[in-house]
Amino acid sequence: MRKLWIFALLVSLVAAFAGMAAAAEKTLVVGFSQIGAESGWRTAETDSVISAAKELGIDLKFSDAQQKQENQIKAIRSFIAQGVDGILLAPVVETGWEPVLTEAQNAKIPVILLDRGITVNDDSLYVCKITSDFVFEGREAAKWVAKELGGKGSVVQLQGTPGASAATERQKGFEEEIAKTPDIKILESQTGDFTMELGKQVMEAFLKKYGKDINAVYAHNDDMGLGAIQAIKEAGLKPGEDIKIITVDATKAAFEAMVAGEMNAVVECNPLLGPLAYETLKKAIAGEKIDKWIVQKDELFTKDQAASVIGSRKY
Ligand code: GYE
Repeated sequence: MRKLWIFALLVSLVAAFAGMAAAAEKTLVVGFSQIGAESGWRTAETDSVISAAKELGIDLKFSDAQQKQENQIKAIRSFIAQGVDGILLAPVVETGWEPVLTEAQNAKIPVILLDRGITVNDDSLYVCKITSDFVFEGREAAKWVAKELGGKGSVVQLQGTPGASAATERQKGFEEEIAKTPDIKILESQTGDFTMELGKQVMEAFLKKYGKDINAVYAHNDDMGLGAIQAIKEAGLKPGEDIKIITVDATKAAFEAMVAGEMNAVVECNPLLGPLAYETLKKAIAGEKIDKWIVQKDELFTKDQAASVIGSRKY
């Protein structure tokens, strides 16, 4: 009788420990609603989020929205239905998120915004945003343009996706700062949707309209700047010399263009957000207090620095 009792106790102890260990190691299930694959930057971000999940043993449900907010909303609803532990959302545009984020909140699933911000009437609908300071990036670009053109000249602006915080704020920072140099004029601004193809097309149209009157191009991302380089070459002009080019992101491709002398400067924007995203999500799940905005620090690089810096770039 006594032996049986001891045996039962041992069995229940073993079961309890096993249960505790399983709970401690419970695989975190995370849904990531990604915007698409429009730029080199975004591919680097996707790689970072996927590879960090692998390293940390996280079960990642990945969904590519192909630039459509409605696809992101569908993906979030499906993550909620699957009962994920947390959601990472790279929001394509700033507005229209209240209904779906309320659903996530009601399901007690924390949502972290990655790389772009949103505007909602209730900030408690998301834990925090992990992004760069896009207004700062725009200001840095404007300061560089003003200096490079010696305080006088004409610029065209290639904007990112309409309604995206990365586009709206990069424009705001740039325009506010460039206004301090009244002899620099923005000839025209148009969206190239953060893609190389559209960046090239828009630049072709600008070149037809303004030709050599364009002294500089400010592109909201590298891909559009790289597209502009092609358009400038095809128009028989020298990118980097006849027309100066500054972009945002600082991917390897932009550094290569700087080394080749075809791009003049880049403002960095860090896409390697995977590890930080999971660390923050784990804290949120544990109920820790988290800053509403976790800002990534960025730097400006010029073409003179490119050759010595390119080897140490991680994306
Ligand atoms: O700069 C651009 C892109 O949201 C910060 O999106 C991101 C931007 C990035 O496609 O290349």
